[in-house]
Amino acid sequence: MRTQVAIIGAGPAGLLLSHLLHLKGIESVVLETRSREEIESTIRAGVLEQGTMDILTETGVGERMKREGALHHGIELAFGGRRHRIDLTELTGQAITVYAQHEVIKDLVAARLAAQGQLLFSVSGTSIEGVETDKPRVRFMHEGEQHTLEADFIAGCDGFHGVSRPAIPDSKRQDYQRIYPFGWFGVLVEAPPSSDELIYAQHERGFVLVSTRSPTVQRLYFQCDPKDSVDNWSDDRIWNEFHTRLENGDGWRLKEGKIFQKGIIGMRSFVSTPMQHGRLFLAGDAAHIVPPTGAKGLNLAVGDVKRLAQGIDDFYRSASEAGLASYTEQALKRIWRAEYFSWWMTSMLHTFEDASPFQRQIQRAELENVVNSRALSTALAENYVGAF
Ligand code: RFL
Ligand code: PHB
Repeated sequence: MRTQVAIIGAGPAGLLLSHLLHLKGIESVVLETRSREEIESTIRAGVLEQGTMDILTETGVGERMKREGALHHGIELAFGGRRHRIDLTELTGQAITVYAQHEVIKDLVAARLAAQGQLLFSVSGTSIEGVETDKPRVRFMHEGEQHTLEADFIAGCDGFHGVSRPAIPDSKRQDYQRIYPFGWFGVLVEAPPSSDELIYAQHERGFVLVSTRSPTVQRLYFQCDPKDSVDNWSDDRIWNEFHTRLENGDGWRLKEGKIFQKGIIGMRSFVSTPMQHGRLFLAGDAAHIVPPTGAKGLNLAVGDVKRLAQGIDDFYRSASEAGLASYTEQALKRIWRAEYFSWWMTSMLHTFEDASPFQRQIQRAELENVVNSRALSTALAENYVGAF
């Protein structure tokens, strides 16, 4: 088998890259370990920045997002028994859309298949060879047979646990990492949204996020011990925790409903550099992870592949390797800003068990500063909508 760009991973990064390359007349093959059903039903991100909405719309895969996604013009920060609105649109002129990641995946898969794109699901044993030559290869098993896919480039879009990042020798890589001492307990609930906008709530018992998925489904998270098990949490215990952390006697009440999905996720900040080794390029979670508090992961993946597609297009169109050579440096500018913002939101809103009384007061003062200063509210809003 031969193609121009071998793409490992059919997450948002891999599928969007394949779609962008196709629009530029460049062939690719996408290899994915999971089945189509699995990738189209895994619950993950929900917030799309304006730039992400724009690229999906401009490239013809944004129609359903426009119809079914919910445009949000603000978010709320809750602490000390009060809620404070950050007016994203007034402060930045931009907005965000709440539209589930797996819906983006469905739209991209449909677009690739409609264009006879090659997506191979349920592959196994993926390995990468020859990235230091101009004939890199991916070996993999598909439907019981061993295959070798030869390409001009390999795009490693296989997430944090994939094979692409480890294919860059340790001696050539530098990793930066912070693991947080807490996780998020996430639930999906059959109930209409409790709030028109997302609520990021700080409470001494821990952080809570109130998000939505659709007019009939709420997405809620609360800070938990990352080693806890969902089996320890009955629905009653979950609702008690949410009510205690969110309600303050002003009459507003979180809407309950049937909890139909529960899960615990760990939280880390991570960046691996460089994002290129020979003909192998990393994009999305394969190269970097942010804690979900800033809602940046999917949006960063989109930013990476937009840049990578442009670099690959320059290579074929004008034999210029300049775009590809500067991929890491250019991508990292945006990535580190998002790493900073995600770390900042996480630090400001979560309860750190080992924080001293002094640190707790400073954390509260920081929140007061953010909601009472137009300059700081604007900085938060600019970062949240991705206006940088
Ligand atoms: P993905 O989505 O992990 O996709 C990688 C794909 O590669 C496949 N794969 C392989 N395929 C072939 N061979 C191999 N050896 C392979 N190894 C792995 C995997 O099966 C998978 O299909 O990475 P990608 O494309 O870089 O996309 C990144 C985003 O998925 C991620 O950053 C976001 O989900 C993060 N995130 C959020 N991001 C936002 O922008 N806004 C949000 O509101 C938001 N909320 C979240 C989130 C992530 C969460 N979790 C579960 C970590 C909320 C949560 C709870
Ligand atoms: C979500 O809806 O899943 C979501 C929203 C905002 C975040 C993280 C997750 O910051």
